[in-house]
Amino acid sequence: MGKRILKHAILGLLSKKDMSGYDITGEFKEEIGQFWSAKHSQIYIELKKLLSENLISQYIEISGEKLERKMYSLTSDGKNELDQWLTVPEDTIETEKDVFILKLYFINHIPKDRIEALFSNQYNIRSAKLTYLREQYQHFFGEQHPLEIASDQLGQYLVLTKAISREKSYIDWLSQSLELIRKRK
Ligand code: FER
Repeated sequence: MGKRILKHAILGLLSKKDMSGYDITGEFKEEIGQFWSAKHSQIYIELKKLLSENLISQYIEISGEKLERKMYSLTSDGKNELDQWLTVPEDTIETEKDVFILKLYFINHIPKDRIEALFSNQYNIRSAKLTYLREQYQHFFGEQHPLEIASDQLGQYLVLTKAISREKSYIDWLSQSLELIRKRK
């Protein structure tokens, strides 16, 4: 990974609190995994690198009789590295990988009813995602006015509202396209 994005995602997580490798993997399965994925194996490789670069440190936490967990925390070098990454502007737009769009590019010879079926399927799963995102929004922000969002929730608010707006626009395009395909001879 040329830009070592995972490295910075891990630094970001550790800036919130100390975590074990297991905790970090859990974060990638849950919330952060909704918009950035990483495998268990990649995470452990990255943790080793971060340790050797002195961007994180390690300690053993003893919880209960013989439960020992290896915990990681951000060092001050790590915090500087994170802040530097967070504030440097992106100079390119990452290509979004969307298999559905890739299929469309090659789809001209497929019969119309099959294309329609692909679109309705995409419509259904995207609508379910939008419903889920709206529930998340409701859960975290309820009826709060955007100007009243706490500063430690601003990032999540921005990511979530971006996702909602993206899915709405995707769904609009899907239904327009479905209508177009149906109307064509
Ligand atoms: C969340 C659940 C889902 C969230 C973001 C997402 C930031 C999804 C983001 C995306 O699809 O880009 O709680 O909080």
